[in-house]
Amino acid sequence: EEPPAAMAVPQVGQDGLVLLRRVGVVDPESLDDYRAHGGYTALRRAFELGPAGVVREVSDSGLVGRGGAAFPTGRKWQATASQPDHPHYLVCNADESEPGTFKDRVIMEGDPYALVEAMTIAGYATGAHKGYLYLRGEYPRALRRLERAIAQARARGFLGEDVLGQGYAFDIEIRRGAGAYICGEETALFNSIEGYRGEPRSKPPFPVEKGLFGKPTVENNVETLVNVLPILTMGAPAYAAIGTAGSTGPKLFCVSGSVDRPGIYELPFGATLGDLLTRAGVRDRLRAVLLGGAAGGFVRPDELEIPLTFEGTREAGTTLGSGVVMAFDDTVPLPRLLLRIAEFFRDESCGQCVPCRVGTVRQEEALHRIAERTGAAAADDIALLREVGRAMRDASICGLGQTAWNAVESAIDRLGAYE
Ligand code: L3W
Ligand code: SF4
Repeated sequence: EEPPAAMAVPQVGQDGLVLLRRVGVVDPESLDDYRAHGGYTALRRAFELGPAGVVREVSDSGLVGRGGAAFPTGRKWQATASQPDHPHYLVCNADESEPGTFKDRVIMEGDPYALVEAMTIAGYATGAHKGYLYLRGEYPRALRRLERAIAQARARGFLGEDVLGQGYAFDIEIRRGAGAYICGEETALFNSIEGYRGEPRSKPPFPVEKGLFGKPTVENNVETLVNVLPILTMGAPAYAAIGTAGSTGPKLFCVSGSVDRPGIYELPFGATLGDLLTRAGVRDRLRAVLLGGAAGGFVRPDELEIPLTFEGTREAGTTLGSGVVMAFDDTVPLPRLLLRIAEFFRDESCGQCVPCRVGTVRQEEALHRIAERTGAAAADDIALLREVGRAMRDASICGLGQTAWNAVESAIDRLGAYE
């Protein structure tokens, strides 16, 4: 059975919206309607600028990746474009699986042509003629709409052998995930596309040099890619003027939990956590806020002044991640919540490396013991959690193991979860 459509809650007034401006307005199944709402002006601009010009605009915009790691997009595109080895590939990471994250779904369901156009621009800029769109398997509505958008774009010359008569060939193939969180890690995702087990590869070499099928690959999150449209239509300086100096542009935040109006909020970087939670109708008796999802960290209700920027959250000793904001009031039992997070990582660990395969099990066991003592922790279990957490962070191959202890650590140190 298909789940209900994800909610977008535009908050800066329809006119001020950049990323969500067409969501809920445009007919997501009509290429003509997309064009009537400004669609494909960015691709035309890209052809005027040429590939190097597009990379320059993206670099000048200050855009960084929206999947959680905030790596400069222009640098990634430049590195791929300059590789002598061919072919180059583009991969869109639409395997949106971080608990509490549903922003990419809103874009893909509500404005699918935007992603098709943005992928075409990214392919053009980085010298790729084939783009893979790796879609979370549990997003059937997004799949239907993207399939339709790709077919229509192909039939009308917006994809194919000669895009818009500009002599550039580009096409997109959708691959569906099968429910594994780890396949959102970029190199596990490549393995999955190639038909192997979804296990991360060691980096370096980075995908810009050796990615999909061992070839230079640019891999970007859905939200990262759709930011390229306003960068080209408004120009890099105007785009860079949105947000803060360290975090430019608009950002989608996924708000859920103990709030009256959960959903996706688009705000320029720089609003505070408190601003966002007030808009979402935060309930009384707030106990904790989880930033960045299961891989992120908890903050206290007296820390709502934290600016929602990459630099602001870093300075505050936490993370913005992919934009997850989960609020918990004091009716939510923290030991149970932490146990749920630990179960998630134990379940989703691919098992390839010892620190994560064993560490996620040991972490869950210790949290079980603590929960059974109705939340009171023995000092030796806390010491064990710290030791295991450090080993996972320092010695795991990929981000899953490296971040599997973040939430538990922040609950102990910031929230005093077991005191
Ligand atoms: C070229 C270099 N490229 C790094 C590239 C690298 C990758 C990107 C970031 O994600 C985050 C974590 C959580 N030359 C490069 C280079 N790159 N150095 O930059 O790389 P990295 O390794 O910092 O991070 P990552 O492994 O890609 C880790 C978040 O992901 N996370 C979950 C996210 C979930 C979603 C979702 O469901 N939508 O986003 C879990 O850990 O926040 O910060 O492309 O190749 N020298
Ligand atoms: Fe697999 Fe975990 Fe190792 Fe990543 S850290 S490669 S998920 S076992």
